[in-house]
Amino acid sequence: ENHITSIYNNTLHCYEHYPASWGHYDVCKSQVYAEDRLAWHYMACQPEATDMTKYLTVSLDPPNITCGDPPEMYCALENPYMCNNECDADTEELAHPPELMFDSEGRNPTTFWQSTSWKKYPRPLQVNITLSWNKTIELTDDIVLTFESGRPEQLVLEKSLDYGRTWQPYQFYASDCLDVFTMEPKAVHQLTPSTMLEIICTEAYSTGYVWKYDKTVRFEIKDRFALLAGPRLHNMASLYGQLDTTKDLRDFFTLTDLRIRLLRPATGATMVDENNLSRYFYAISDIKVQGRCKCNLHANSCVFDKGKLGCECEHNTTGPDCARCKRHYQGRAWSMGSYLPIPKGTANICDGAFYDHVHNKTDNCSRLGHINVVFSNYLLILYHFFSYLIVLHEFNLVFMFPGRGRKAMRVHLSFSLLPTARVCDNVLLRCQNGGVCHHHQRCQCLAGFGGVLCETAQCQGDSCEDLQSSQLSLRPLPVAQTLPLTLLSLIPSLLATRGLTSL
Ligand SMILES: [Ca+2]
Repeated sequence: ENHITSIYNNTLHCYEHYPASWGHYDVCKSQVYAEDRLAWHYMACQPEATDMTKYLTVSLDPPNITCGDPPEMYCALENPYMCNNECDADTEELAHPPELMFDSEGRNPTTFWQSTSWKKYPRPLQVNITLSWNKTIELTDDIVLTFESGRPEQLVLEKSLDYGRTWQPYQFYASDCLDVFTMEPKAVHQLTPSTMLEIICTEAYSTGYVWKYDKTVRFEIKDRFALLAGPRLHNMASLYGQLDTTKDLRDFFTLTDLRIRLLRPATGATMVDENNLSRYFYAISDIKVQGRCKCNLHANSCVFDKGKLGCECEHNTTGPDCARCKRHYQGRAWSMGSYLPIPKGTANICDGAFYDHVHNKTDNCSRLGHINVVFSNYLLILYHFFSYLIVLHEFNLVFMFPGRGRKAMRVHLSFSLLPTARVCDNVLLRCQNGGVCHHHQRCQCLAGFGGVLCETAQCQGDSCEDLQSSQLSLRPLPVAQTLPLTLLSLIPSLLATRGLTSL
């Protein structure tokens, strides 16, 4: 009867299909019109879920546990006389290195990692396989291990939240939970919303010869999600609400490392055959880990650069997980974004502090004090007039001198080759930091921002008065012509060069 239940449970996975992408939150900010002006609207955002095995490093303990050094012959578990499986680390076709657990499957025959056999029986044959991301990630789908050999009789899946310093069990797997781990066997579908974070021991993936029909061992993430969001994850609001408010729940699905502790290989539900120990070994053909970088809802992309994952932080946050406010943006305490209200969430951006700093610390302007040379515009116009093509260009140089102590000076040089130039455009959204374009001639900046395109944060307060007074404001230029915008992109580099030479 155990058999039947187990097979039934496993097939159930095939029938329950969840929406492939159950998260929105793919945009961190957008520009909107509010009270007749353009402004940034910020939203909670997170990277898309993806195959995380592309970004991990794998290590084995003991390190020399992979088969093939020296070469070895293996026999089939179900038939001790069928011994045609050879492992030789020096021959590519016969080697089974750990990378073969993460290559793309679907090929025949499968590629797999394989351990040495249980030659030292009765000493246990144990292997730790550690997968490290060197970055906190969040699981979004089941972890699936596919075995090429029989599934192990004893296995523990563990995780670390601190880069491998401490470990906690995720799930225990045994053919006899009570005997091996002194735990009552349990299945995920027996859990309830209030016990959904319970660490269980399951017998569903270890029993005897069942491996012939299913070679996988799962850690059921989506079944746990379903405890809060309903069987087809139709009520994500409920899950998101819980994730927002319950740190334990968030942490449960978060990790930096995974460890698969193989404790006892499949023996085929018989006594161990001491005369033919080459029947007993571990072999894994595939490991699936779906997830996303944890960016605390402050980034919608995560990049893999120089072997390391890092969030591309928005909302004035910084750090690998966007877990702190950027310098000058520490006006209020950092806080993670919120999934609620659905569907856009709340960004909880870091803001404000920069200007307060300037008020409070007189020497803060010197922080701006490196020389900024801003070619703020290579703005052009194409003007059709009796088949003439007239190209205009406006060009600015902004110098900012640190000014020892308190004085800062800023010189704004600007000129245009022809009196009509188009500075900004609401279609191309050239005004930055919430600035609004007026008649294509100037950006009206939000308080605290300056520059032609509102691209620079400005000092305010006593210490900065010099800076502001010495700044020559740009004279509004005559009304520009309406242009075919598509042509705009053709010439900027050319004109930028011209502008420089003219100066
Ligand atoms: Ca493989």
